[in-house]
Amino acid sequence: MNTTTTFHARPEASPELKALYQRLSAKHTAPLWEVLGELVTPQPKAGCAAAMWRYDEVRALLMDAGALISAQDAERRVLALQNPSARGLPQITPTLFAGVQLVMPGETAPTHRHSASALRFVLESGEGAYTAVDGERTTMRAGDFILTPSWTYHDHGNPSDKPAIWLDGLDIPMVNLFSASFAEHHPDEIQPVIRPEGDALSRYGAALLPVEFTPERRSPLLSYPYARSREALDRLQRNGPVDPVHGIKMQYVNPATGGYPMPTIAAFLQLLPKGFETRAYRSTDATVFCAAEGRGTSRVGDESFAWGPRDVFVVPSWTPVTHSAHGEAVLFSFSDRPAQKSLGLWRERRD
Ligand code: GTQ
Ligand code: FE2
Repeated sequence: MNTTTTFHARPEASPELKALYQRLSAKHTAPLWEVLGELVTPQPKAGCAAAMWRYDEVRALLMDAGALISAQDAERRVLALQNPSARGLPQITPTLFAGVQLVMPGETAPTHRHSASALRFVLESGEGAYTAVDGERTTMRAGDFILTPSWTYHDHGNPSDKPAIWLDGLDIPMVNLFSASFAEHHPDEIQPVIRPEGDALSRYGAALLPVEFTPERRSPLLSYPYARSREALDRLQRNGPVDPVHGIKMQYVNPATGGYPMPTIAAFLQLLPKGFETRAYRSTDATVFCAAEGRGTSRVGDESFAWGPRDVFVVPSWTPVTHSAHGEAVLFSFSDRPAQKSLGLWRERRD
């Protein structure tokens, strides 16, 4: 038995054993020794395939959808990015949903809330497109990273004259694995605005928080504007060392705790200097990447993806990845790392 590929080899089944299996099945029982090798593996099974979605193709399809169904009728006009190995299930990895959402000029998407947490990474928007969370409207600008925490009311609107398009990331498959999904509509289709925009962001500039604030609470920051994040990456490139496996990689945090912005999803922004090629890296958290700027090529296991701005690709669990940037490039990414870490499961390897 080769222990690097199999933890348990299936024993030979005699005719008597096979007869027993019939009787077991009739009583809703099964012999573990027949499936143990697939169930308990020495290394993670990938669980999904490496894949890429070209933005120009997804955008064209989304625009076709835009001509046929309104954001209101669809509730959310989203093209789910279905992992090719998931056979029709709307999931990009076994634990994460990703989709590309369109709100056309003049449209609104109705107010609702759900157990699933969501993130947005803005791909295109005219001036004034917004997402509202708990009575605060956040303007969506290209490159912004925006949170919709679990069970917060949210609606979207686009009073501008250009389509608003963004990448959605949600923990829907995880929530459903736990059979813990709830969802409901707000009585108002468009929720009333009760807080000024960027309140938390401006307080963080002054390092002040409301007296009733406790850091166990969800992230007070709902929007992480691209301009600020990009500036931080530039500063680090000027001053700091470049990590051989990551380039210059930062994670978005809840500024009140320094922890993850959501309980289940981590998100990252990473700068690859011009011509930089990363060393191989793997981790147990399957990761969704979206190019924010520039062009490059990523090797994901045996696959190779040449990406440009707004293209999305996915790296399955424990699959070695290397990125090479043609010019200077910036990659946004997200994964279920906080969930794995809180369960004591997360591992990484710098090859
Ligand atoms: O924008 O509220 O892609 O509820 C999937 C479910 C987006 C949203 C998605 C959602 C939303
Ligand atoms: Fe939603």
